[in-house]
Amino acid sequence: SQAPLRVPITLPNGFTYEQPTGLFINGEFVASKQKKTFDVINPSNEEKITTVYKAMEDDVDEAVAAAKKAFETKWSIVEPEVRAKALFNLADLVEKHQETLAAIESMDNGKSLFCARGDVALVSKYLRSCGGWADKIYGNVIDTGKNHFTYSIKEPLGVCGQIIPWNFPLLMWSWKIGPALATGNTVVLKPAETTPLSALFASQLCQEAGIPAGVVNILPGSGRVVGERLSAHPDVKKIAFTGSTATGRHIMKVAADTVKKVTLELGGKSPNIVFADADLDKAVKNIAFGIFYNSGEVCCAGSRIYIQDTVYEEVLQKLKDYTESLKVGDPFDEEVFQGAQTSDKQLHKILDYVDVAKSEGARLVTGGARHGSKGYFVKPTVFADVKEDMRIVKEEVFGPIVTVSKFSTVDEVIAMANDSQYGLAAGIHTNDINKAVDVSKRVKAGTVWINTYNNFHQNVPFGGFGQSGIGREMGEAALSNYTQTKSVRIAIDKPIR
Ligand code: TXE
Repeated sequence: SQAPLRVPITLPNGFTYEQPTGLFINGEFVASKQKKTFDVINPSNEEKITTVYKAMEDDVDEAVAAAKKAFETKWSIVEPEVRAKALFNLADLVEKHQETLAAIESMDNGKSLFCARGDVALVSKYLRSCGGWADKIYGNVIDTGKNHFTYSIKEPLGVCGQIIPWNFPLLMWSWKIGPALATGNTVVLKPAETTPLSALFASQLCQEAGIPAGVVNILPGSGRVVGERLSAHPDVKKIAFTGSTATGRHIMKVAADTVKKVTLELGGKSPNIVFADADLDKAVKNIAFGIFYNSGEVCCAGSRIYIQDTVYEEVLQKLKDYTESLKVGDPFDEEVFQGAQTSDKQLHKILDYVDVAKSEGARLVTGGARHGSKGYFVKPTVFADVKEDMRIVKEEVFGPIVTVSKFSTVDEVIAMANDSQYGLAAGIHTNDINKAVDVSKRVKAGTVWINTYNNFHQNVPFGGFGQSGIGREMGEAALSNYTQTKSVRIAIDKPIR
């Protein structure tokens, strides 16, 4: 018996909606050819939410063919203003359904409704911003002398394969499809295994927005099958990936055979520095927000805190008190700041790191255990007095665990901050503008936050130095990931002068 393609779901807040559960190919929800399915689990109560169809290689091939046809016959040849209008409409529709989308995200990922609402707000802002770019993609006129007229144009790439993780399922959907669609590409996107629901729900809004069938295709499925096939497929011209550094490295290798354009947004171990001259109460809120926001499942989480020696114990005490005041639990409780980790696998990875930190001799200040016994909750955790070569300082945990180290001089903290294979973000807390500018120049990171943290804007590029990735998302920078330059030279036989 075949699983349904749509199911009514009652959200934990009592609201009922219809969840598409098929693969979204060529504008329709369909069963996978081999009729394979997988279960989606609610991480807050470990119960099954629903069953979703699971794409396999043959489904990827069909979706890529649909995307190729839509690219050639529709999306790459429409007037740019048509693409702009469709993205504006999509942004409006996301806004219209924002409460449903936020609730789906909380239920599926485990994040607090507070976090999910922030995600959805940025999704509509970003899609609108992409709509604004759609009719402003310019090349150049290049002066090459009087015997030629020379110009360059920016052309789309074609079918883009997009592979996204589970920490910001809907936000990553928008960061991927927004710039691809604005520049005239079509996409086949694979959500993470554990969190396919919001992308499926939001993608059904494409038709109403005026995005033709085949322009956006969504294939829930495994990385090893769908992700591999997308990365290797000869008709896929570009891979955009967000996820672990190990998987990103592997995707680059697979994509090399067909010389795909590759952009990667990978892991991090970002430093968050508190100087003695900072407003310490504000700094404590920022460093706590920097690590515990979204249950610590943030690629740019400020997971290494550095506190200047003269205020070390004072800030540590404030951080302990503030951390213990954060409410953890049911994501649908309006007062909850930190919800569940997204999966059983992540829960155990995080708890294993607690053991690692303890065995390495780090001082447990607060937390360090599971919260409750049902659902994948972890107490916000602070380890102090760490040594820079400990695994807990070097490796990405991707959970609500932070390390705290002491420093005395600017040079010393710069050396500590930059001693990492990663380079996604950095935070600086100081009231000295000269120090802020100096340190922001010397720290190796794609984003530097001064007296704030995890502070995103749709027009500000985001991405990594070092092994944190290749390319930038959001802002004008994101567009260049999805266009290629064509240079045109016209020989002029009889120059007028
Ligand atoms: O990541 P993967 P996982 C980090 C974080 C986390 C760890 C493991 O530290 O604890 O990675 O998480 C798809 N070809 N980040 O195992 O494997 C997969 O299906 C193509 C940081 O979940 O990177 C999913 O859609 N695709 C991060 C996506 O890759 C493949 C966010 C991410 O999964 C694939 C997530 C393959 N062979 C995890 N194998 C961030 N930077 O935000 C898997 N995938």
